[in-house]
Amino acid sequence: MAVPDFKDYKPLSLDSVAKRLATYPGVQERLGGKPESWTVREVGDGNLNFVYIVTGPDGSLCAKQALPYVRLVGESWPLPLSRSFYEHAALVRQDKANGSVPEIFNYDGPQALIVMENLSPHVIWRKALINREQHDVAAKMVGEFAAECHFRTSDLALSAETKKAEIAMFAGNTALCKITEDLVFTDPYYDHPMNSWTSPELDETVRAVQGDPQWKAAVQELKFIFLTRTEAMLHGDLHTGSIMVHKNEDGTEDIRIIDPEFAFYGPMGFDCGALIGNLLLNLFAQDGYPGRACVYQDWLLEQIENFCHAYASRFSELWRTERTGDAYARSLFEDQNHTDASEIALTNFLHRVEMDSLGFAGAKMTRRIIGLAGVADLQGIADPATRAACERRALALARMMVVERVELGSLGRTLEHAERILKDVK
Ligand code: SR1
Ligand code: MG
Repeated sequence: MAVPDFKDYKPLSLDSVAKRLATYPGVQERLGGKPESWTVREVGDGNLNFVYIVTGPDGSLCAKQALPYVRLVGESWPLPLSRSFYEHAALVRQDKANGSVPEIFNYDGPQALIVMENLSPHVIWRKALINREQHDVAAKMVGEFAAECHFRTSDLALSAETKKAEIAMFAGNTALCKITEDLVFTDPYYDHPMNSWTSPELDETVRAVQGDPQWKAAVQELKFIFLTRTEAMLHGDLHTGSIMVHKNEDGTEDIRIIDPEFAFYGPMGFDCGALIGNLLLNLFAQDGYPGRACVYQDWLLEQIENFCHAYASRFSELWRTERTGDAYARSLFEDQNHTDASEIALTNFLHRVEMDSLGFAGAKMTRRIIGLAGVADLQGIADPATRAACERRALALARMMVVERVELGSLGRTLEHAERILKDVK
């Protein structure tokens, strides 16, 4: 598969969506009625694209089209349409590796358009977390999703030849990687014009972050890992806004992972860190909202543990049962009756992913407080002084996670510090 030619690309509008979609196989049958009778809503609340929900008498679907620029900023920030190609390629691989992604109905490469299942009545997990709703299996499901996608696209499962071809396939998603390289690892650490924070309340803290030599050095170490370690195909933007949740009437939950346009080959800990960091941001933001936060905060701490536990245990199962790749070959371990050595290697492997995850989580938290594109969890706190207080606490933990991650040594110890920071202010 190669990146399509976009010479005939036409951005959709509310008026043109139905007519265009009607030309794709299966769409008319799925929605029923005539295209003129379909309703079309634009629902995209992400930073990059337009997303339409199209509803007919018999059903609905979701159409996501990339724009040649960043939606959040406008036409002054061009962004290649090829991100839709990488998103589709990632969705196909994630579906094969795990399955908890929306079903794809049509992919129109030259129009940078993916027509997929409308996840309804699902909500974005970030919104549910802000509203203190509990979806008890989401963290576990996302942990398993990440473990399965990482393991099955890595050298642990693939031959070196196939894995190198996969790296080559995603290597062109450079513009999206560059967004992360700049917005996560670079811009927040100096006076960049696109930075944005709660000012003036947080000004002094931001000056302290930007003037902290250890913080700067440690973040560049993480950036180097991000740039160079092609361990597995990552989702690339696995925050709580990329997860949709729904609780059925019988209490079971349907959890789906969406929006992998930032997919590339990178370090496994980057995805894990994205989720941990965003759950921690929600944890610290909770004190900014009315009502007692502590019961929900306890639940959130449990979810972070659940995510990491699910990741490690699913990864371990796959290590023991699906290790067919060229790395840590069974021929050298189990086939030599060296299962003990295989278990040591697994423990070391997971420990390194855990340490990377802590660092990346801290970097992700910092960028959402100081850089472009903040999160609704914190931005929804109306009083700037209260918001800044929550942000200061989040940054205190973020610094530990970035600078002292090896000394911290585990997620458990990190969460103890999070609890201490929360208690110090109560
Ligand atoms: C300009 S894009 C800003 C952010 O939105 C996405 O969700 C990514 O996290 C990106 O860094
Ligand atoms: Mg997104």
